[in-house]
Amino acid sequence: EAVALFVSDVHLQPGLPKTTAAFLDWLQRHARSARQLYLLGDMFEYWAGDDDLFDPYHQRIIGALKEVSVAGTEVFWIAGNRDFLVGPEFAKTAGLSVLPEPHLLTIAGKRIALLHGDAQCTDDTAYMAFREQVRNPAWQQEFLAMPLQKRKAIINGMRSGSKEAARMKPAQIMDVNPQAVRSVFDATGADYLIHGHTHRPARHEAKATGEVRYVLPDWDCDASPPRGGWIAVDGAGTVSRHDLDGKRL
Ligand code: OKV
Ligand code: MN
Repeated sequence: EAVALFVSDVHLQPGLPKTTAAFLDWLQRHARSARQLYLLGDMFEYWAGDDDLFDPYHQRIIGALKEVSVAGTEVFWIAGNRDFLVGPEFAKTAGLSVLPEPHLLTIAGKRIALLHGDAQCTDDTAYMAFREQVRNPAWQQEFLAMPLQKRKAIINGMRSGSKEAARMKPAQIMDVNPQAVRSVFDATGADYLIHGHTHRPARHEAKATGEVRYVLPDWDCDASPPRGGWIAVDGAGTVSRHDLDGKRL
């Protein structure tokens, strides 16, 4: 059985009912029997602040996460570029711990570095500047001081604006930068790196060093064919990638 499970980029939102159901089902069927669950960012389409905790849709998700931790699975959260405003109220209510990235974890002597992945997309310089701005605590304090409805309107404005911008960007700059990945392996001494964000699920092995980078898929079960999946690490430190049906890739 899995010691640790990893998932990211589910982009939970009321407008994706099949994706929501698939994720809640996955929590019941798989996460509860693992020792640890790592949520590696962009679990929500967006998070506007912890005062949105009481939204009925959010209550459903938070309740399901809480059940996993009550069942005995330790749950950890690394912020993505859409849900970085998750704060201590969310963490407490959902029964999880927020981790800074990169987080280093050791299973059976294998060193595994965890992160969302957006910070390594350094070729997207416009995005990196935006990231620096919105990750600034002073900026966040000012943003969170605005009424919830206004914050949601601002975020929705960014979302409609960025759909245009993304189409103009070459595919290459939307991926991680090789030197940024190199820096993570060097700084952590990790054997494995697990991240999401790029929506390019893969297993990349550096033949020379044996280092392996695993990329999680994004989820969309309202699309056809449905997309999604996760990564598991067993007690021997063996990493496996799984599709939505649980089938090993
Ligand atoms: C998603 C990406 C735009 C890459 C903003 C708080 C803030 C959420 C948000 C706004 C942007 C997601 C939610 C989008 C991905 C981009 C540009 C590049 C590389 C806030 C919470 F800032 F207001 F506090 N966002 N959107 N990009 O338009 O869907 O992934 S998005
Ligand atoms: Mn992301």
